[in-house]
Amino acid sequence: MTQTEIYQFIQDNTLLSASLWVNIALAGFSILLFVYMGRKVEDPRAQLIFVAAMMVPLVSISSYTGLVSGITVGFLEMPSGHALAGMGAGPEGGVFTPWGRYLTWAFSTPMILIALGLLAGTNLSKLFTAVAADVGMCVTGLAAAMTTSSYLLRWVWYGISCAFFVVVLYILLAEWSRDAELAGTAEIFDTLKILTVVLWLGYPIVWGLGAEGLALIQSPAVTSWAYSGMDIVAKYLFAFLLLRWVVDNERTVADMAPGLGPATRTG
Ligand code: RET
Repeated sequence: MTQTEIYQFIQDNTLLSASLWVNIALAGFSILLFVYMGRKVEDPRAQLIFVAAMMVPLVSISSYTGLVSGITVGFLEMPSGHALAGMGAGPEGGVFTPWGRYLTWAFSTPMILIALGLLAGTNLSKLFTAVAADVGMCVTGLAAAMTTSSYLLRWVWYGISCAFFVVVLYILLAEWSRDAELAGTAEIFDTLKILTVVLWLGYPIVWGLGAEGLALIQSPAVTSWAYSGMDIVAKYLFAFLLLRWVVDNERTVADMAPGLGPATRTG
């Protein structure tokens, strides 16, 4: 299929294209709002949290523009064993694969983790581990979506991606929760941690149930709305809550230990 045909397919499916345009609009609005909210922030750590959080809608607007343009979407023929196997590689039978989503998660989700880690008062070792595992999760998730040679290997990639995800969850739930208590940011960190963990768990579930996985949900529009809906909360609402707190509590952030601290035990 040509890019124009894919673009046309998305345009003709109002529900599908709305799921993408809504995010372009909200990301644009968030960028303007966050720039305005951060105009008086002076503490370097608070500024860094702002930059990281602001990158989230910036990556998102680029990601969604790629999807509506049809440049980061394909219709892939599934390997035998898959519920939709052997039905061709176009919209008549191939599986709608918005691979640009998975690719751009590798840029947006590390920003979320950097902002969260800085808020928790992480050291460099933990931040590096969380970001590296997160990028691993996204790239192997992309591999799962792109594998057309073997059904088994799609799920092997999925399993590898989940293993990386467990590392991210461990750092969020165990390490940074403890760090945030010591840093005096536990209250806001816990709210954002729960929001993040609950929503992030939704992504592998949607992937597993959607057309690319078990194909229990086959509509591209429904799957796309599921991701788009989670994105709205996990990205824009998340960043808004975080940045509003940082503006109101700049002193607390400024009083945290400088830098990323030595990579030593903290308790
Ligand atoms: C995949 C499939 C393979 C297994 C796992 C996944 C996890 C994805 C996650 C994505 C989070 C995305 C966010 C985007 C906002 O910008 C790749 C779906 C574990 C957790 C928060």
